[in-house]
Amino acid sequence: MALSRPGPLGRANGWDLPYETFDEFDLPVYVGMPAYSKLPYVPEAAALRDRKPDVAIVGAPFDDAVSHRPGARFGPRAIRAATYTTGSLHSLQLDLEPFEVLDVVDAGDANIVPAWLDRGHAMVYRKVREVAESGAIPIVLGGDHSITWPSATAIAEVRDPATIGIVHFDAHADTAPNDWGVLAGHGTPMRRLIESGAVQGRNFVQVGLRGYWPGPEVFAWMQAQGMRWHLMREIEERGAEAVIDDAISEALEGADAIYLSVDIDVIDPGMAPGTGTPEPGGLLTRELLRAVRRIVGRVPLAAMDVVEVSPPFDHAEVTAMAAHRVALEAISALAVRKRAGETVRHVPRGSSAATASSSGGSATSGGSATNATRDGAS
Ligand SMILES: [Mn+2]
Repeated sequence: MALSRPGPLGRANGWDLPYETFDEFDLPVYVGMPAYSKLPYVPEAAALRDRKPDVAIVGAPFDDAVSHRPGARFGPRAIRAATYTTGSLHSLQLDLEPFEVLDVVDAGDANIVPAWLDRGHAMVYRKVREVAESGAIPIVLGGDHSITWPSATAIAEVRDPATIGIVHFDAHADTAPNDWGVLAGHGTPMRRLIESGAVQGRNFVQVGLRGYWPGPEVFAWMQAQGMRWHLMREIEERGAEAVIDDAISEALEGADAIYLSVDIDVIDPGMAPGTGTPEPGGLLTRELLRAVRRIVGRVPLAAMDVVEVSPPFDHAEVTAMAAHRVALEAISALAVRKRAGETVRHVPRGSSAATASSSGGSATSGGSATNATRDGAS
């Protein structure tokens, strides 16, 4: 290093050299603010409405509804930071730079305090609704799975109830009538969503169920609702690719857009141990990431969540990193759609822009028409 002029203490230590400094976005992830992938932090509703981002990350740091191991309240912060690449990332799988195509922001967290289940759900509902009303696609970082009840309800209300379907990755069906008498436990959100009319059972598809819960009477209820599910056993027999293909076509039957709910415990606990109710025998991380790319590449996405990451039970951040990538793969798949000329943001029906480009799939406005595959199968 070239030595510079001596400082006041008489030593030429080089500390006055003209070093380059870097934007927040380009700094290493462990420096500065813990926004998701160091994206712009835009927590205020008015600022979101003005900026009109395509996608907004939302934290739901809430775990008052868990049935077993707690800790998912620490999930959002851990997921946000669980990456080592910053700046304009390059998706090798989809061959594009998602943050150059999409405007993605971090809208901050729901206003959660501990030990108050009802209030927590109310705050998640309000925060997700506020973000969705800006037109941005919310990606909600949980939190235990109970937050999907308020989160998907907010999306259903913004989009029109019963027009969204849900594709739900999980070891567990989460359709219990109650958890020890509690209607809002994390084993119940999918039941509440169907009972309330937010989502129709026939537009509800589950992937990855296994283990020893729930009992047969719950599956009888699910069948009566017209729900469809794909057990891990089916994936073992037919392969993830064929099952995901079926889930995609089922999800598109009758729904305008999809809410994707990913419980990280769908991954085998050997690859994602940091979760509250681990169930051996799950998906490979790579199978889940590919499934997310393919689903978001083919189905209009209304919102998604990634839940049940419990950092106190994690090892070497492996679970938080998987959850970070689940969100990032969805973002990259949305970027492929936008590059092809689609509107990714939600343009409410009846608005002047709605007829222009909100229907999803009208790739008329050019796009770069590269050889990007819509389903990201690569
Ligand atoms: Mn689960």
